[in-house]
Amino acid sequence: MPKLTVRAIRATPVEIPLNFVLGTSMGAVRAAPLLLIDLETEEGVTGRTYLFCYLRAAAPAIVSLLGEVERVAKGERVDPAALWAKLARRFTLIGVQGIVRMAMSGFDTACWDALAVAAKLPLASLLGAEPRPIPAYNSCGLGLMDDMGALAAEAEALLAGGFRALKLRLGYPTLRADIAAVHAVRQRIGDGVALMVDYNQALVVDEALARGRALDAENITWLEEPIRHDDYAGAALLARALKVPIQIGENFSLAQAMAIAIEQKAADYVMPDLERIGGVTGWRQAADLAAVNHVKMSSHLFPEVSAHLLAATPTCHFLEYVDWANVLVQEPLAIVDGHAIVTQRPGHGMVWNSDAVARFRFH
Ligand code: SMN
Ligand code: MG
Repeated sequence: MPKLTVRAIRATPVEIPLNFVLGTSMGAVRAAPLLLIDLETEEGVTGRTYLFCYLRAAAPAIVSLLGEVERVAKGERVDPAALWAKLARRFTLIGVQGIVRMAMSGFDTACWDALAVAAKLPLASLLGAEPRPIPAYNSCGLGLMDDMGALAAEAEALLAGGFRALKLRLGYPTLRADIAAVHAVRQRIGDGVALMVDYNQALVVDEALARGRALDAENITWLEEPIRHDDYAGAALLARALKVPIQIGENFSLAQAMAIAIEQKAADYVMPDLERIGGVTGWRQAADLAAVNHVKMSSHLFPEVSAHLLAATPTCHFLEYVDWANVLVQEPLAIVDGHAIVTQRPGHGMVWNSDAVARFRFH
């Protein structure tokens, strides 16, 4: 590993209006508040990443926590595992959870990017893999909508770029309405396109059983977060009873949560989220767990970094593609024939477009 020394962390909040409104069962996402992180090293190499803050109000709080991360890490060698351990000790009393964990994950990811940039290697290669095309599904849009014609039209628009897989949000007031949305989309995209569905935790177990049984007949690739994310017993019951594979993972808190979920057979597939699983360091632990347990692993958001991580994940399944960061970077993640292209550029490949950052910045 190259020798680098932590000098400073810069954090810049930006808000990106979404090209496709994401209507989830838990509210509509119209804009993505992102926090751009630049890790400066004494050696002049910069490591980057971004966090998704969910709420604008979370951004200044995470900036403040990154200030604490900087105080702890300043002057230290960029050694992600050692820094994670040091920060985890520092934050034990408040808890490595919520926005503390997000700040640590963002810092960890920026550290890994800096190491790959210094080594002049793509992040995938630094992790021992070869850059390769990763199967992706288009997860922009297909939120809950009143007009099934508009939903079908959006599904068709999202196939541009050669996507062969899409994700539809469900959790309409009734089972009938859920199935009507599935039919509207399926009719328009045809049988050759994979369709995932995501409830964002909307249902109780009995209702999830009823809707899952109806979805069993609909050629669905996976049924995501039908119930409370942390009800592993309920999820295990659904995974046993239903044919459609159960997918969870965007809410796993560090790899420890994923280990418990797998142990309890709470999911057929897993999809950790970079900022909740513990950055690249946490992702690698999760990928090892998925591999020894033969569980297919996908990513949640952060497609630019996740593409590299999935290239190094033995049970790589699908990349979740969103276009949120495209306007912010000099070279957006390319999609060819429905696959994310992991390039040979050093690091994960994101470099900020300073005009765009100035335009979308808040605070
Ligand atoms: C999702 C929900 C909220 C914000 C972004 C993404 C969703 C997903 O659960 O899996 O894409
Ligand atoms: Mg989801």
